[in-house]
Amino acid sequence: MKKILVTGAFGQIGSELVTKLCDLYGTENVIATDIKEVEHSGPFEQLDVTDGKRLFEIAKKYKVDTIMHLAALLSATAEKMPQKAWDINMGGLVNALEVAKELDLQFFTPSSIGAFGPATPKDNTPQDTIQRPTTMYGVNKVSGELLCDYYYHRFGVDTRGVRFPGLISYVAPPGGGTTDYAVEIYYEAIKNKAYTSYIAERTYMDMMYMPDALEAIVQLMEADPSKLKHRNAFNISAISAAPEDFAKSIQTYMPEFQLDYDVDPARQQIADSWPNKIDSTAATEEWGFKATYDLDKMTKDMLEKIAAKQK
Ligand code: AKB
Repeated sequence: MKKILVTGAFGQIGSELVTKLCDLYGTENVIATDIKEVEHSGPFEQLDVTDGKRLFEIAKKYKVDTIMHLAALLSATAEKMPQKAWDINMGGLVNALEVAKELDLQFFTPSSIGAFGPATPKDNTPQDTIQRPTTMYGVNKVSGELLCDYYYHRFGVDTRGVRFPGLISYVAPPGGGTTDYAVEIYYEAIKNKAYTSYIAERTYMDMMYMPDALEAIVQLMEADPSKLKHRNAFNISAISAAPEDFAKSIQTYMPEFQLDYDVDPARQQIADSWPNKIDSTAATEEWGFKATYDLDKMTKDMLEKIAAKQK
């Protein structure tokens, strides 16, 4: 039986991952930690991930065997405060890896499509390719990928990870990302039947519905290690879409929906530096990754779930 410590447990991914892990492994076996104090039915500890000593103490206290390190600043926020992003994204990661090394824990942390940059091939972006990102978030993500590989090769820590695309969910909102528009568009569709996109027309980025993202984490962590040629930073994607594709998909269920644009240059610049569509073949071959939601199936579910929430 697993015993898992999750950092950033009440962020966009953590909020749903904790529920899934509790269902799979039992509530008492999932230790949620977050910088904010939140009502939670299972074990919870308040934690700032830049405090490595406290992270170590919590991991030891609960005798965990796995860390899922999610606490991080997203791309747009990181660009506004690069120094703080370095401290949290890199400081937190090194602390979590050190704890995994000292206590011999399995380790998961997500990288992102943000680990790519303008020199990366934009279409069918290969698993192993040029990575020269031009954002602080991207610099953090590439460094994180390398650091996780380093802890595996140098110290034998069982590190695993994926490069997440923009994640879409109706449970917890993302905060400070470049792909957040793809969540906002659904909320605004239900509320106002209209959305003004801060990302320009024809800007393609990879996206994925949260249930597929959560399943990918569990599948990778349970994968047979002898099958993993890569360990960290597996490309995974389900959907490559631009704002007008989301609008078209929403219009199939809500014909009156209107999309217009008011482009935010800062976030547009980040989006322009990222791929259009990454290639997930390595993840499929090495541990069976397969997304189950395409754009229309996701749109249907998002609209239904948000409408039900707002009743
Ligand atoms: C962001 O937009 O910063 C994140 C990501 C793709 O890593 N959603």
